[in-house]
Amino acid sequence: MTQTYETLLVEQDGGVLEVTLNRPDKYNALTSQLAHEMIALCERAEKDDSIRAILITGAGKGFCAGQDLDDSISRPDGYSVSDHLNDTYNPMAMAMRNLPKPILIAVNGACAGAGFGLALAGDLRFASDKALFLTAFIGIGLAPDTGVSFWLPRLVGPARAAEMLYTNKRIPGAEAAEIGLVNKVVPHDELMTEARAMAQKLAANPTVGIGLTKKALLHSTTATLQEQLDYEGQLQNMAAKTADYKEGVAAFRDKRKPNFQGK
Ligand code: LHQ
Repeated sequence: MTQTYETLLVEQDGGVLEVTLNRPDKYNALTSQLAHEMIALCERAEKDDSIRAILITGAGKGFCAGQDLDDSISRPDGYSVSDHLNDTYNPMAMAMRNLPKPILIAVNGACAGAGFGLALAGDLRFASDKALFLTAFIGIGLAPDTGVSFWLPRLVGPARAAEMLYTNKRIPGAEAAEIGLVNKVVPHDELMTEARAMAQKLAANPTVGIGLTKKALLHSTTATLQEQLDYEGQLQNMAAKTADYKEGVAAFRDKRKPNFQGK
């Protein structure tokens, strides 16, 4: 399926769809158009069986500086900031979290505001040693959005999250790895090599099983233990019906490497 994008560069390599946020002059700051293109990309990735993992990075020096502050969202008809969020970054963050395929974020530079929310909407994060994380909202007098107040305390704990949100503390890549904000920090020039290798590894794993795991992790954020146990059972029924489950068990018995097809 061919789709054209104006704010994203998109290339497929085997099972990996590599997506580059492409507004480098503005550190890839977000616009409504970029959010809608990301939503369309997630819809495409969900339907296309050949796509088994997504890798997202930023063009140029920045990863994503959040809302494009030159792009006015005010309109004469009373359109509010929450209307803007409900039309753009909220469905983008939900589309990424609900996509039943793994999303790896490769943070190459500054990652701020709603762009931080975009990074947190991914499943795994690698950071370059030149990456810089800042919530940015309080820097311009705003409260958090795009899911940052949901994911940040869960990743780094409530005290660190409060400090980052109240003071706009800047967290470099190495510290981001220490506090659990990212999975790994790598030298800047090696970021994409490492991220591509990880994305290919994810793409070679049982895609349906990963999608079900992603659902389980999201469900666990609001469930009781009993609810989670019940939900795990439902998901396991689905996982146990996949060809990749059969292949995984057969490969174990044959003492060989499994060849998962993502089905
Ligand atoms: C930018 C931006 C940017 C435009 C850098 N926009 N051009 C939701 C709903 C409604 C309203 C508002 O917000 C939201 C959610 C949010 O996302 S709020 C948070 C918005 N983002 C920010 O406040 C971050 C603003 N940017 C920064 O603090 C810095 O640029 C960072 C720390 C990201 C990077 O600093 P530096 O490495 O020193 O780079 P720089 O400041 O020189 O920026 C490079 C260029 O990118 C520069 O353009 P220029 O033409 O002067 O070279 C900036 O103007 C442009 N840029 N962020 N958000």
